[in-house]
Amino acid sequence: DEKTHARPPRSGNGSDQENTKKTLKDENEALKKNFTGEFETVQRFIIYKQLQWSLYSNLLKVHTCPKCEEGWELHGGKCYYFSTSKSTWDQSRDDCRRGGGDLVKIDSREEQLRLRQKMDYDEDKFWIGLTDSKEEDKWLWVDDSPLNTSLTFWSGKDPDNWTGTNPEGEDCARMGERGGADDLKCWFDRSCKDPQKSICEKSAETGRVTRV
Ligand SMILES: [Ca+2]
Ligand SMILES: [Ca+2]
Ligand SMILES: [Ca+2]
Repeated sequence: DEKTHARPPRSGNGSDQENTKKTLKDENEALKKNFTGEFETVQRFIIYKQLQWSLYSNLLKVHTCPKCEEGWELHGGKCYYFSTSKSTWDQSRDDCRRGGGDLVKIDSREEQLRLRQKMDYDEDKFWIGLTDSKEEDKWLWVDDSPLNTSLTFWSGKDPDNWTGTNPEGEDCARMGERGGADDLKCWFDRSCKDPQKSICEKSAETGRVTRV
């Protein structure tokens, strides 16, 4: 039966073979071109993804970098506000708290050094968050933690609770007075009623990680 037999391939003449060869060659070229095109597309896609990732990680860095509100200075991951006007210790503390912080607590030698380096003039004297107003000679930070005796920077004979200006003595701590104090030892106890400039401290905002 003719139909059950597959047809043998046509044995074409020479010109047919040439044509087939040419067609195959063309198809091969087309495929090659196509593949190169696709390869370039993939390459471009990878580069695009890489750029997108670096942009994303840079934005992430910006968003997670600690920062401070205007007027506050960033030092060691904390924000500090150096007031320019003078107030009593209590008033200064209220002002700091209204701004979301408190009078500065000096937790390390580095922090003392950083603050000290901000003081260039003799008039750079600031209230810090340290007081013995609850009990004489028992110095407490504003968070009620006792002053660590191995981390104090009293100047000379202070604290002396001097009664010369205020008969109640001196119950608040001020830092500064570069002229009269060597190295880092620049804390003095003063009358809390004295108007002084002050340093507020609060944590830096690290911001939220947002999807780009
Ligand atoms: Ca601190
Ligand atoms: Ca005192
Ligand atoms: Ca004193």
